[in-house]
Amino acid sequence: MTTEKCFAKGSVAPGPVPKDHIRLYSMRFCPFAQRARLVLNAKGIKYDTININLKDKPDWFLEKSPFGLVPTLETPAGEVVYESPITCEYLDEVYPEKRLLPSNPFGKAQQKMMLEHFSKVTPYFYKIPTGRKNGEDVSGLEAELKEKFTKLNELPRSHTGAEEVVRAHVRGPCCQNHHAQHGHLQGLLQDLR
Ligand SMILES: N[C@@H](CCC(=O)N[C@@H](CS)C(=O)NCC(=O)O)C(=O)O
Repeated sequence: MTTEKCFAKGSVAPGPVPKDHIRLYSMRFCPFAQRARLVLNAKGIKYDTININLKDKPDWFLEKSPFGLVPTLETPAGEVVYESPITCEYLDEVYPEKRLLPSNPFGKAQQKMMLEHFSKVTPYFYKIPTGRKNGEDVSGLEAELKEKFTKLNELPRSHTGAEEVVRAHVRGPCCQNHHAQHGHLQGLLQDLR
């Protein structure tokens, strides 16, 4: 089941996860859920998506996922996995075809460091549009974002596997939504597309 429908408080919980699927509890424009989606899609894993109304969460979702955050994964056996880096690593291990993470510890550490670098960028996709909307001067924030992108681009080529994921992030619905609404990140993101 993949539906645009958003499950809110008072909704009936979706049925069990089909045997050959995994379930992603998500929100369409969540950059963290997008990480899990990128891995699911890259590996060709069959999954269904349940979108959660994060402003009015169903009790059954809070019972499954104690932080009440998306992404959260659920298996047909009822196992629940949350926190985006943990969901990505879990998927990579459980579905070993087309491994995304290197098997050697240093390579794995490099990819995780790249993710930490990118995590410093994500909040700006919200801070800048929100500041603009409130009539604030966001030039300082834009300069900070540009500096963080420059650092990302300067990372050693050994991080390239993860760089592809960063590019996919930028092309994804989260960032694209902000382009569509606010346009102004366009120039800053140009280099990474
Ligand atoms: N550290 C978490 C962050 C996930 C997160 O903050 N997701 C947001 C949506 S983009 C959320 O679920 N917010 C609901 C809330 O804060 O109650 C991860 O990496 O998965």
